[in-house]
Amino acid sequence: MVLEVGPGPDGRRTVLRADGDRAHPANAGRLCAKGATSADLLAAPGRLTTAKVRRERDAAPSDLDVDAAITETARRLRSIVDTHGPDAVAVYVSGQLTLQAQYLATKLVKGFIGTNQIESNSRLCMASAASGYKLSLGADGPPGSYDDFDHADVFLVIGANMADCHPVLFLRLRDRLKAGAKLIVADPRRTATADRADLFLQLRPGTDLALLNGLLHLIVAGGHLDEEFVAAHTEGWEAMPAFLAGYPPERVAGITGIAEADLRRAAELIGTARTWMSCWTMGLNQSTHGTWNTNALINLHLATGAICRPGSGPFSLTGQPNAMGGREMGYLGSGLPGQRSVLVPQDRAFTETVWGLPAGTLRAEAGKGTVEMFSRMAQGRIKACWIICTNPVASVGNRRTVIEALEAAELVVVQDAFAETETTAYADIVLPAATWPETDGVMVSSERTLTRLASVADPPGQALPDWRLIARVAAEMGYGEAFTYADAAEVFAEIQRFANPQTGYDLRGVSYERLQGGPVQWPAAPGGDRRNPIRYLHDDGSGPRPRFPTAGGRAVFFARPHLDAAELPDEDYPFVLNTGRLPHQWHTMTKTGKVAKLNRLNPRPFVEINPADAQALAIAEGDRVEVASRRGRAVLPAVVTDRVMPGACFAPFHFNDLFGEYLSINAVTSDAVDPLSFQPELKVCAVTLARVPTPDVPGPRPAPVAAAEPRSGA
Ligand SMILES: Nc1nc2c(c(=O)[nH]1)N[C@H]1C(S)=C(S)[C@@H](COP(=O)(O)OP(=O)(O)OC[C@H]3O[C@@H](n4cnc5c(=O)[nH]c(N)nc54)[C@H](O)[C@@H]3O)O[C@H]1N2
Ligand SMILES: Nc1nc2c(c(=O)[nH]1)N[C@H]1C(S)=C(S)[C@@H](COP(=O)(O)OP(=O)(O)OC[C@H]3O[C@@H](n4cnc5c(=O)[nH]c(N)nc54)[C@H](O)[C@@H]3O)O[C@H]1N2
Ligand SMILES: [Mo]
Repeated sequence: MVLEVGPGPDGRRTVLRADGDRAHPANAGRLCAKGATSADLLAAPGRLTTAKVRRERDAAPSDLDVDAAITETARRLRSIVDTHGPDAVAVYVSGQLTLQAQYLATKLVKGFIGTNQIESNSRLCMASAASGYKLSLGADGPPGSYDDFDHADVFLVIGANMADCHPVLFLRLRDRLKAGAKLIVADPRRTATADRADLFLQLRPGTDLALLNGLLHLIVAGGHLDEEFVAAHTEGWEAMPAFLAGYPPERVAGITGIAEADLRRAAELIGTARTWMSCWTMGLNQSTHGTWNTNALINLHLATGAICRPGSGPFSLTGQPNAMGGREMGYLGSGLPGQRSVLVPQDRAFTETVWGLPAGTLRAEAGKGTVEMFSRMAQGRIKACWIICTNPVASVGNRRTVIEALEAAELVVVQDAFAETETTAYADIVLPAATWPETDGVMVSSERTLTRLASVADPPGQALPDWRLIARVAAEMGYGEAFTYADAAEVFAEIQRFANPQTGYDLRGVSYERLQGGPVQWPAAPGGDRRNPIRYLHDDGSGPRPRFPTAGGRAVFFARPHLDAAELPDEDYPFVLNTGRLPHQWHTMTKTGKVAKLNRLNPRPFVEINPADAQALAIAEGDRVEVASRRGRAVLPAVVTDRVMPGACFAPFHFNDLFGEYLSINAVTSDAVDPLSFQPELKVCAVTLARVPTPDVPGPRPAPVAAAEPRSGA
């Protein structure tokens, strides 16, 4: 973005206007409505200008000087570690932090406190894509880049609503459709993305493995297997023919609900395409078999040789601005900085050397996910929690566990930019953070491109950049030698040392100075190009050929059988609830909920119900409907629409406690997790639907509540 900066009403440098940056390779100057209203957001009230402290759990919080709050946070964390050991502390971070902040949080928790209990909202987001990539290709991150959108002849968009959630990239995709490319969309809900599809596969929720295996069955039967590529660059194919025999189109149509003719057409489009790419997001990841979904999708690319060449490849779209950065900085699961792992002895040794730690310091076991972390806290095994740049009381599935955990913890520190969130309501100490235009730092996009944010605006009051708050708490905990940095550039220089030849994570050509002149995409060799769109290509003299960072240098086929979702509808809970996003709101609305222009576009919560079900349940448009699962309930106004199939319903997850009672859909959703990625299921949950009579006595009507006027805390 290009930001116009000037003095604001209170005299500090503030953002007056935000425009797209025509020179940036990610968007070529295009912005969505949320980006275009950045200045409105930054001028909105509700920012934290001091720290806050709550001396008793029932008391109202009072202001505290930020220096005193840092000291108190460090002292109390130190004392809990000294009394109960390192595993009594957990840190919960975010894909919306800069690389510097993600890196320092990982360094503090895994390196210095000495526990692997760091979790992040990425666990709710792309943990499955990361673990799927690692298994199939040997390392995380996409093999291709956004440039592929300009060269693909066929797109398979599966479990992603790009029109609403990646609107700028979707415009680029649509430019390619205008040039003749074809779009296949697989989604149980007829989304705005599906409206643009040449072929829409409206599958039953959670049946993607059957669909993907069925497509591969037909591609092979149609003679479109790229035998040369399979022989030269992959392993594991020998098990596939017998496995795929179990997925004939009749059976796949029965499981997925997709017509056989449509399955055949999709397989023909993919099988005969010169180039094709797939885009996926939460519809595949937020599943108890999310990792398998990624593997089955990559199988299609390997079988057709559609990978590591322009216009082709499996492309996991990341959600948050720096979600990819978190994966690279090692906060996820077994990670260590630079796509390393605590499970690999050489990686631990390398990291110990850079961090100046005695050999054998780093723990060799990995965290088991957000849900497990909050469960352990609710049981009293974790005593302190430091939450940075995420709002788990609103965003974690079956959130009751989170609330119980924060109530049980001895110390809850929340570091946020805004004073009132569903989670700050549970904090003992609140630390005030600067937002991205007020921070110097680096972020990495879905396609491995690093962009530097220069701090152009002044943070309000005493707010400080997240990396600075983390470094200062770490220093006061007694780790000053390892956490004293003059500036963000110095932290980045340390990150650069984590370049990793094993995975191609090459940052050697990405200095801070170079980033000042514009973005750089890794793998970036010293002195090389700024754009490096295709990864995994090696030239041994006979031209570039793919070599994957697996043990044998080959990508791996995995036979992943169809599995039912964790919770299917039954007599007691007969409907499937799907949750997701609206185009003009951002997650838990601490930002977009303050922008009038955006609230006019997506003003209120709702639940979509198919007309046939609405009729059977005597529900009319606008009626208040109770959505209830085995775990909890929400009450939302009905939208009657055939965008959802009979037996299914959809609710956005944006609206939470600050906007009214019984609005949180995560009071209802599941917390079952994928056993490989520990990512929770947020798309398939069994519920009942029932009309709630509107009380005729005037009273606190929970919905609809105008989004622009948040009510006070939870
Ligand atoms: N406007 C807006 N944009 C955003 C965000 C935001 O909050 N608001 N958040 C960002 C973030 S962090 C993320 S992770 C991305 C998420 O981007 P998306 O993943 O595109 O968004 P969602 O709405 O969560 O869900 C995607 C789709 O999955 C479908 N789905 C549900 N169940 C299934 C299934 O079983 N199979 C298949 N194939 N599909 C299924 C849903 O119907 C939905 O259309 O968006 C990013 N962009
Ligand atoms: N039911 C359901 N639940 C979901 C999902 C779903 O599809 N369905 N999607 C999941 C996914 S993919 C995601 S990514 C999560 C997102 O869930 P969250 O991460 O909880 O959502 P946000 O609202 O983005 O929370 C960011 C928090 O950071 C604060 N903040 C903003 N900028 C800064 C900053 O610079 N520094 C600091 N310290 N704080 C800042 C904001 O005020 C806000 O409180 O939700 C997940 N939950
Ligand atoms: Mo996300």
